Amino acid sequence: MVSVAELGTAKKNTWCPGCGNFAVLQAFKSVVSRLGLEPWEVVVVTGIGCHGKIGDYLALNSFHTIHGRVLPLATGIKLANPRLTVVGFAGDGDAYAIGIGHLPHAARRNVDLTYVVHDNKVFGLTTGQATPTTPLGMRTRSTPFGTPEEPINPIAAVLAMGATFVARAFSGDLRHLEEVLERALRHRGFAFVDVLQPCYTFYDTYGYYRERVYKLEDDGHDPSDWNEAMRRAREEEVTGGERIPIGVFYQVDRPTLLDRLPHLSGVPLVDRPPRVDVAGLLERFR
Ligand SMILES: Cc1ncc(C[n+]2csc(CCOP(=O)(O)OP(=O)(O)O)c2C)c(N)n1
Ligand code: SF4
Ligand SMILES: [Mg+2]
Repeated sequence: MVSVAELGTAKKNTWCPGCGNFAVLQAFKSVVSRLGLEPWEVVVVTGIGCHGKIGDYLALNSFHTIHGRVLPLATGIKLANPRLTVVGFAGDGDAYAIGIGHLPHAARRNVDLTYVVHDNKVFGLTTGQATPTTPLGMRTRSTPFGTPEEPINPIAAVLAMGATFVARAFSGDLRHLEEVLERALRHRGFAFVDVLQPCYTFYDTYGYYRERVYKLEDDGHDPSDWNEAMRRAREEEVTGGERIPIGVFYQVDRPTLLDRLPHLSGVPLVDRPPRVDVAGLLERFR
């Protein structure tokens, strides 16, 4: 079993002190260790943004893809080698702006992977512009008079897309974040986790969330009830932001994409001839 310390790297961490990304990194390392996964059994796919640096800080296989394309990469990896545990990390800009076209398809296909969105409500790396989850009226670098656009509700949207696991966590509650991530990684199918991840530099929301979040599991929520999950997903809007549920909204068993592709069952694609040696190709990018 790999330890949390062994999952770290010597790379200099360039996240701002206080960034909510540290908690996501720490929680993920804990869960990989706790689940007894070996580093070579896990592949991480990251988008472009502050969140995307998470791959640099993990001593396991990672693919830093282009902006918004975490899901196609992660899907391809899982289909080619189903033995791998595949986890995608995206930003709210990455996942809900440029990359949103991929989300309904990953959800309805029920690709067996975990998709973690670092939802800090801003384009962090490019210094705090508005994203699709930025609250209405918020002044940002790109909206000096306040954003005139309604934010999307990722939990309600992904529930409507047919995802089999839909959850939200908060970077300010590390233990709970670990629990949610562990349940997501254990889920067989598309596991979606929206993490309320404060951007300490451009949108510090720690205090705001601390006063408002409550845990679904402490409130008698039944995660098998889709209608109730949708009602809870809208609770933040309905209460004017007073109550924000975190935890697992919905979970159900359904065949995965691979279950429905019989020609891909049996010998994984990576083990079928012709075997291609990519060592030379990789050498060119060193
Ligand atoms: C195709 C493309 N468009 C735009 C950019 C510029 N860009 C780099 S990071 C970023 C924003 C990232 O925001 P988000 O996904 O929310 O991640 P965060 O930095 O907040 O973690 C943008 C727009 C890019 N790299 N590639
Ligand atoms: S800009 Fe925001 S999201 Fe990016 S590292 Fe700094 S605090 Fe974190
Ligand atoms: Mg962001």
